Amino acid sequence: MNPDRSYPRRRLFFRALAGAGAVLVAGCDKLSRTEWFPKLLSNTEILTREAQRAVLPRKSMAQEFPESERSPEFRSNGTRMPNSPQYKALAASGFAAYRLQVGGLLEKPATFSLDQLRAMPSRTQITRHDCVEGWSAIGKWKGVPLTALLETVLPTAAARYVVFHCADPMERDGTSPYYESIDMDDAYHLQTILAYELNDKALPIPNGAPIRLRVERQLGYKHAKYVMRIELVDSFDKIAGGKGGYWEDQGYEWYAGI
Ligand SMILES: Nc1nc2c(c(=O)[nH]1)N[C@H]1C(S)=C(S)[C@@H](COP(=O)(O)O)O[C@H]1N2
Ligand SMILES: [Mo]
Repeated sequence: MNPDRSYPRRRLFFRALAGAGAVLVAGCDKLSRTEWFPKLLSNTEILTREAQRAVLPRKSMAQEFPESERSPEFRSNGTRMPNSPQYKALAASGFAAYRLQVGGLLEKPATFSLDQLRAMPSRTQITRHDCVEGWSAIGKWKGVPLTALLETVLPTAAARYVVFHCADPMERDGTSPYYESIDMDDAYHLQTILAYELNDKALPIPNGAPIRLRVERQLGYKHAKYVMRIELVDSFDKIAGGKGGYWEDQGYEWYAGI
């Protein structure tokens, strides 16, 4: 399947569904008092996953801001330079040899160079990043919508989560890398992008070069930096500590909604 051809058509389809969903949601209060509302809900269960998502509140968008509200500087947090020979070699060559690997429960495993990612559809968004440590910053991000990438690799029906494996070995034991995961609702959300630019410049190393996740309705630690490999899974039980993320393995919430 040629992604360039299928992408706009499916996007229109999603948009039509989202419109129908908005009407349903707007009518919820009234509908829930009628007898046929439960029947309506069970009918939606036989529709596609996309249609279900459209009627759920999690379809909502995170706030976007005008240029004038951008923070003068976007600070970095956590790892600022991954301490691995492989990453250092990649960085030294300006990430020319970088290949994003995408595998797991999908029909067409693939790798993508930075040029290939930049040639795909893009989205730019100015959003606020909130870290649990008590700071926020507004930045402008440009990247590939995760939807566009997934439409070229074709997740199977069994895929329930997208796992992001990062380049930085963490202090805990010096070997286990940072990782994160999101569900398919967030994976197909319009504002979920693999960002390669921050504030109109190539993504700086402290902020996750060459690629970092933006998943705008969740807290900062979900936004995996230094993404090397993406894996579609039906469970994260067997990955690292089994809780779906580096901080989750240490007790943080998996769904960190803002
Ligand atoms: N690979 C990786 N991703 C990461 C982290 C990290 O240490 N390593 N820190 C997380 C946390 S807690 C925050 S707040 C953001 C910080 O992003 P920034 O450095 O661009 O501000 O990245 C998140 N993603
Ligand atoms: Mo954070």
